[in-house]
Amino acid sequence: CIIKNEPGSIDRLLTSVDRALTNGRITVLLVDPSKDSRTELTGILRRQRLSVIEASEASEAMQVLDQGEAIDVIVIDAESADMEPAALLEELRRRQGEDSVPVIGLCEHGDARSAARFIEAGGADFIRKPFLEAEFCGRVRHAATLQQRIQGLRRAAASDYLTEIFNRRHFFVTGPRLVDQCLRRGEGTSIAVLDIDHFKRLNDTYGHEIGDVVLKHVARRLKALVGEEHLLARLGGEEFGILFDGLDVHQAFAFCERVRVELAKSKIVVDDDDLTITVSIGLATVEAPESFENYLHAADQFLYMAKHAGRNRVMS
Ligand code: GH3
Ligand code: MG
Ligand code: MG
Ligand code: MG
Repeated sequence: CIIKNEPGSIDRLLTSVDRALTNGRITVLLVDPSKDSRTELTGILRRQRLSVIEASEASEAMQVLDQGEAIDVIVIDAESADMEPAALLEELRRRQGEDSVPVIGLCEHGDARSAARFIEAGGADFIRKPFLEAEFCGRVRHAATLQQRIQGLRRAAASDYLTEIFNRRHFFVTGPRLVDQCLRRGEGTSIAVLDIDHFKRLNDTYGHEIGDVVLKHVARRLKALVGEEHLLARLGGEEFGILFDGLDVHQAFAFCERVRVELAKSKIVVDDDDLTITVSIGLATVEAPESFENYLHAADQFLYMAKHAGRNRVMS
């Protein structure tokens, strides 16, 4: 491949190579009020192919996190930062809960006690200057890698292996919180349980593998229709749950109706065949605090009614 010598083309090539090397790698959020110190630390980290985002104040760091930047580890100057390290750690836990990004403290003058205090407050690691670059980067990389692995396990624990949407466990962990939030805002919410009609027949006719293809297709379509706003999960077998956030009864019903029609219209290409399926949906409204299981049970009963009324319909 020949690269034309356009002005700036080599630069562009280098930055894209650089990006490819750091992408999917480690991103460090560096919090330090001193510009000189930031420049020095950033240089060290970048030489080790770590991406760095700089912040001069804790509030700026919080903004970076709020913007949804994927940060794997925070490195903070524990002596000169504008926020007490313990307070920062506390604030992080308050905002991010179990998902808190690990924080590594740095100091120049502190004694062993400042390290102990930092670790006790929930810090991941503490490094005193002067340090060897290799040790510093090694510790940063170690904390970041551990965090990435934990996040990977979290994702795996929340997702359904076949369809790659959320699983039942995630639905039952997150669902009650979402319902609480809706009720506290003075809004009701609703839960839909969707079940593919005569799925056993489809399995028996085409085989289990084609059945799996259909499940993946339905999950993909559902995800596209439901989006990120509401909570969607595979509850088990050929059954899916949707928890609606911020829709009233009529809106939720209309939404389910649209989902039903879209799924019935959608063709599933299998070998030379175009398969179609229909679904039945039970929709229950939540107006007063009750157990999450009860909401689901109510939706299940409506689903049962939809099946008995002839399938391919929404009942609420
Ligand atoms: P209904 O319209 O009343 O819902 O009938 P149905 O046949 O869809 O319901 P039934 O509960 O009798 O059968 C569900 C079938 O779903 C039985 C089971 O073999 C199949 N199934 C459950 N999990 C999976 C899976 O992961 N893959 C495949 N291919 N089939 C599955
Ligand atoms: Mg079924
Ligand atoms: Mg059934
Ligand atoms: Mg079923």
